[in-house]
Amino acid sequence: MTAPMINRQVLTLDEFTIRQLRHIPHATGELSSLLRDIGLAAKRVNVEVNKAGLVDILGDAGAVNVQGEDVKKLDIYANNQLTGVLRHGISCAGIGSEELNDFVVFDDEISNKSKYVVLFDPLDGSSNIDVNISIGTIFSVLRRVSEPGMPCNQADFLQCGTRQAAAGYIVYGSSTMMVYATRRGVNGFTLDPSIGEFCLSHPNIKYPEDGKIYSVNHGNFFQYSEPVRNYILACQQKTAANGGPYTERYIGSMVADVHRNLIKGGIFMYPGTTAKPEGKLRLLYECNPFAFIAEVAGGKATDGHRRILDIQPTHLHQRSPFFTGSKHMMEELEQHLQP
Ligand code: AHM
Repeated sequence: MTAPMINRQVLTLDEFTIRQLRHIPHATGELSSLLRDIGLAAKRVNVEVNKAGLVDILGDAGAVNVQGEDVKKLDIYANNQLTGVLRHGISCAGIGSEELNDFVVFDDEISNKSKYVVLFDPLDGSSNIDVNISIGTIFSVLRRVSEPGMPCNQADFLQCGTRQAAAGYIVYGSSTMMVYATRRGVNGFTLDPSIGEFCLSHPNIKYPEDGKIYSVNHGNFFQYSEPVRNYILACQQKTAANGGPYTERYIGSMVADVHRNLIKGGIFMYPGTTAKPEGKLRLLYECNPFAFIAEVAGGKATDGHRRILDIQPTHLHQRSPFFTGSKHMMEELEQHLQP
């Protein structure tokens, strides 16, 4: 019997991040190490997400988070895993989490020397856990501005998205994937459960310049501004003659919605509504990381008027309207939204 062929072309996340170091003079490996820490937390979260229907980890934890939403037990688990790996790693001086009121300063000898702080939404789309729909983790890595050797502080967290050194997400779907961007590119890794490793499956991801998918919550249609409504109507009126017909796809789980559009081409929108002019999504945990990934991949991201990455945050949990996707679809949207 001949032994099965092993495909040595497939790089694991660890192998890939180490290889990337070779291209960067004077690299310390801190960012690579941080990304591998996040990959480890993701694997632990994945195990629990996969058995959510089986064990008593499913359901409300009986608490309400700082956004006033019910906290699921898995949210807490994911939050603790991410905080734990980053606290014990060598690259992170502190974290901000959608689940926590305030940022956390690690304040120990190694952490104070670290270059980065990390902001994350540990389990986005968690209202979908109960119904077995894809959910995700989103993270943003900022180069700190405070003095090295000292504990990090609020200024490190309240930086524009342009200051991100990396950003990414994990989608717990039909397979589990980690996608992350640095300025060098966007790469996707699929978890091979047989060896417990993220393996490079989607190298150098680029947003298709055109797409046919638009993703928006139609239930809010009459609460959107007139220009946004007009753009949605234009999407519905597309024909083969002008790039259509379009398809509407909205899971209600941002990581899954944006991941699909990144691969297939499309536009994702969470506009402000009359009830919530700033929309629902958080600038630091959701909009900034996806805007960074979009731009590195050749797509765009705005709040309807400004580039997301240029917005100066004023508080940790601030929200923003959010539009992101394929370049040409975003340009058509921008024409509708021009004052
Ligand atoms: P969550 O963190 O409470 O799950 O909320 C975030 C999610 C996003 O993943 C998704 O895009 C959005 O909420 C959907 O909101 P809506 O149901 O209002 O369309």
